Amino acid sequence: MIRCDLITLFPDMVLPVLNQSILKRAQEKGMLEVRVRDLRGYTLDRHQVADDAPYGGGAGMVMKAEPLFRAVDALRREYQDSPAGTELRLLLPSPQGRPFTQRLAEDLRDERRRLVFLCGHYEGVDERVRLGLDPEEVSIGDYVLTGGELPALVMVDATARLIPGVLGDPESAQYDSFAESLLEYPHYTRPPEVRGLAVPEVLLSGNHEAIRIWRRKEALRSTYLKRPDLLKDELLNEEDKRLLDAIVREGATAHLSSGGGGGVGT
Ligand code: 6GU
Repeated sequence: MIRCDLITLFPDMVLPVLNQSILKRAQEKGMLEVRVRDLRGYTLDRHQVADDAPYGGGAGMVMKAEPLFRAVDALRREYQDSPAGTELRLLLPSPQGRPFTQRLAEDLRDERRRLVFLCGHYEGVDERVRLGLDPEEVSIGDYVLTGGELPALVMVDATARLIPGVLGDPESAQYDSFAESLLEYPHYTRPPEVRGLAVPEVLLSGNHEAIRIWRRKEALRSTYLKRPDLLKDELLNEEDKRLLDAIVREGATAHLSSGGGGGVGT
């Protein structure tokens, strides 16, 4: 069970995403709890202002610190008597943060603490949020977004699917991209031919060992062609090295030929 709180000025930006598909089912099954808090509820003034102009001038607005402090205080009070998930792990989505990776998703899943996402918006949050709350700053990539809501959803999604039972097949999270530091092999479903494009024959063969080898080879091929930086020599076994040799010998476009890289074994 993972418990998280999302503190945001825009609850409607995140609720529809949390209430669909796998994240919805994970919550229904009691494997994931996500609470969305409206930051406006923690403002101090009658007009519930959560942002203000920057000291020193300049463009854009800055999120005020006090509402975020009050929201975190409220969470601490609320959870101080609850048996589970009492301690908070504060996360601040920010382009300046440490990169979010599969490894960090695994770390968030293991967490006994509640995950609290402090979603900034506009130009940024008052620096005193960092100084006073010392949240972990996390970035989902080298580009700038309008706020922390989408990154928070990305992190919740990547973490939730690692909870055992959240995905239908307990094996699918373990074996897919990056978990093993390889990209995925290609997937096919019915019918056997679509617009002249056939399913690689080996997948119809019923030969499980041949299928396993084909998938491994195509995962290696995909990684070699698209993300060679992920191919770590020390993670390759003897079979992998043999398959990779064959891929290199076949050349970069062999997988596009009608055989679909269907050669079994090598
Ligand atoms: Cl975590 N937040 C914002 N606002 N922009 C980002 C980001 C986070 N990661 C990449 N760009």
